[in-house]
Amino acid sequence: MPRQQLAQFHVDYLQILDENGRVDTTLEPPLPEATLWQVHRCMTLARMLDRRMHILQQQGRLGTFPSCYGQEAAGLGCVLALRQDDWLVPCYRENSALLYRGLPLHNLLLFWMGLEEGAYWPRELRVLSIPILIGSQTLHAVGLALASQIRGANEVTMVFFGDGATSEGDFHEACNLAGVYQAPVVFVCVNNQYAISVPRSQQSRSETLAQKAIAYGFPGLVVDGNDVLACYVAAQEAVERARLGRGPTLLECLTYRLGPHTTADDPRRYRSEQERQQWEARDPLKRWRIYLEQRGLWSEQQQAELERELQAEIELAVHQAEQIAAHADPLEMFDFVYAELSPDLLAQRREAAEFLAHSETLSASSVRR
Ligand SMILES: Cc1ncc(C[n+]2csc(CCOP(=O)(O)OP(=O)(O)O)c2C)c(N)n1
Repeated sequence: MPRQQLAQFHVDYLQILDENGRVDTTLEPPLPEATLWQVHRCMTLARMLDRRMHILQQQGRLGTFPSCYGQEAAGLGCVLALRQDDWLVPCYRENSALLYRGLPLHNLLLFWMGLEEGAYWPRELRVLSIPILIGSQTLHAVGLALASQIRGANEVTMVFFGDGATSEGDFHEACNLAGVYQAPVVFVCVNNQYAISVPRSQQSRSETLAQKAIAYGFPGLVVDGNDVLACYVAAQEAVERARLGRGPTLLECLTYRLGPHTTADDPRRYRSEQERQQWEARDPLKRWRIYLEQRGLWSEQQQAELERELQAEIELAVHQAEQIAAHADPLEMFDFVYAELSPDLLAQRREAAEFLAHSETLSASSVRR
């Protein structure tokens, strides 16, 4: 018997706005001008916030945090396709998307200050808190999507994770479950080319990460993750599929982390400056600015006004967060996960209490001096 081909697959790539700001007008979505400006505002805010957070971290006023620099388009472009009653499950580099969704800036700051207060975000936003365990949120997202399906609610869940997360068992279990039950979920892999120091080439032998979806019985698409328009169009298709009961989609958004993994990382130790510069030329903010300018929606003066306004917004949020932090008890981080703490967590709580008491004594004596 000759062998027969049982299945054949393909993976598409989508780009609409290229790195020089040229648009494929046959694919350009009809977004209202107010939305185009709002996208610009949120991406600019996310970038300015990154710089401010870096300074706060260096001054000891914020904990270690991951930079979003260079990745501002992917999350925001995809989230544009959601309705307010849909669910958003972010990873830790989706600041632009969270701000677009309406998350107050000081909530984000409180999270990275490591305070319990930072874990409570306005419920009506339908945004889950930031996960630190790589890939774990994909399972929560499928759970949310299945709950919507069971309740007969016409909601979609969108979940974000990195290229490194696709090597985690959680991701594969989530995809399998979502595929079997046709869960109304959109998986968005933000492929920024590195998982800390591990390059994409060592993460998986697969030609694309999007094609992993095919094994679980749903489509995967590669998108230019620095192109807001392409991310939006791809996400809109995926959200519609999910809403119509046709199941999940996996989007792989190709982008690059222009900054370090976190404030505790030095990327010069594992990647070349030349590579970074190549990606800097594809900066999502630069091309969005050119796009707006071509449409008569951007000028130097408007930009200067916007940056002044955003700077004031950031300073106010820093002030609000620090006021809340002044009355917060960092030990509360131990108090609301389990009814009774396990012996190892009890020991950690004691150690943290001693550390805090010690640092308070130190700062009191330095004030006296
Ligand atoms: C389960 C788990 N294993 C390891 C880590 C340590 N860790 C933190 S970030 C990271 C890399 C994640 O890479 P990727 O998923 O590509 O996301 P990126 O940070 O590049 O956005 C790792 C391994 C973790 N947080 N959780």
